[in-house]
Amino acid sequence: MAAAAVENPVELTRLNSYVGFDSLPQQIESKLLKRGFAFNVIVVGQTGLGKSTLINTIFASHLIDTKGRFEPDEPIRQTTEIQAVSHVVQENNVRLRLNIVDTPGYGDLVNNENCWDPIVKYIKDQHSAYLRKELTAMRDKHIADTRIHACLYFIAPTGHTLKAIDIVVMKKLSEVVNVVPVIAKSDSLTLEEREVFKERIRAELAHNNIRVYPFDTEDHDDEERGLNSAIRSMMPFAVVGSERNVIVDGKPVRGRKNRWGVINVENEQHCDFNYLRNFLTRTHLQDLIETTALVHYEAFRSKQLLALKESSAAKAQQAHA
Ligand SMILES: Nc1nc2c(ncn2[C@@H]2O[C@H](COP(=O)(O)OP(=O)(O)OP(=O)(O)O)[C@@H](O)[C@H]2O)c(=O)[nH]1
Ligand SMILES: [Mg+2]
Repeated sequence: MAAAAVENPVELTRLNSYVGFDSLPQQIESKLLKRGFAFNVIVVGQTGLGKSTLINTIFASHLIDTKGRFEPDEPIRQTTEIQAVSHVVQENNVRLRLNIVDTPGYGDLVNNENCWDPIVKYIKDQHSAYLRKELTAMRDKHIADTRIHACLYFIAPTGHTLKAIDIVVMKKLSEVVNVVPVIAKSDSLTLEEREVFKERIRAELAHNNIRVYPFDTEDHDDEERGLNSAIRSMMPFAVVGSERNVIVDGKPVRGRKNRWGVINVENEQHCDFNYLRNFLTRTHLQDLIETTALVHYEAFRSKQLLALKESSAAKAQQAHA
């Protein structure tokens, strides 16, 4: 055997020596870190449920600088057009561009038919822009991703059942995006009422066959499935938003102060805001991005390409005739 090795020293070096491809994960990681990540969320729901306020609260909980907490420049007003708010948030050496798309609330018109159309169109437009970039001959090495990774759907804290409009809109949305339902302004419900309401909403979603996020796909392992089912059992997250800081234990936190006390938005005893934030920007960030690409975008892409193929086949047939 030794003789053979001497005869072919090049072969031996290639097999035994240290090549260094075990550093591949670090190389990919450092490349990804340099580029940073983009995470796009949209908020949807009836008017006045606190969508704009919650966006502000999410940013405030991420953007704590030396001067204290991030404060809005202007008070929050009724939203009249679809608009994106964007900030770069950083944790250790990971930079995340968090884009949250605010939408005007609906539900205050007599006829709310098709009120979801502009929102569904906005989501599809992002898919279509991505597809166009992907299909150009000189496509960019890295395509900027504006596809919506999560849709926070705001449910009114009635404590009863979902409204007919919620069922229709969530059904439409769940066909194009990852829908994460939340109970808005949950400070108006007692803890017991929240639990009963949550359970009822889960039953109604199941009854109406609405597939909300997270759902299991064949790519998920047992651990991920376990985590998903734990999340599903506490959904929808009962949230509270606030655009003001209140002082709790000498520190400014986002909260709501009333005559009987203070609700600290980031206290898990008070509401599920922390769970929602961790779910979105920590535990399920990568999966939300992946599911968007592999499930929602893929469905859009194959439908579009199929339509394209059919229309060019029809044109070719016409030319022949
Ligand atoms: N009690 C309570 N009030 C809230 C909460 N979040 C927001 N509000 C208040 O509700 C009102 C409406 O909040 P917005 O954030 O403008 O609601 P919106 O859903 O963006 O409304 P549109 O833009 O019309 O769709 C404001 O007065 C907020 O201070 C909450 O969690 N609890
Ligand atoms: Mg608003």
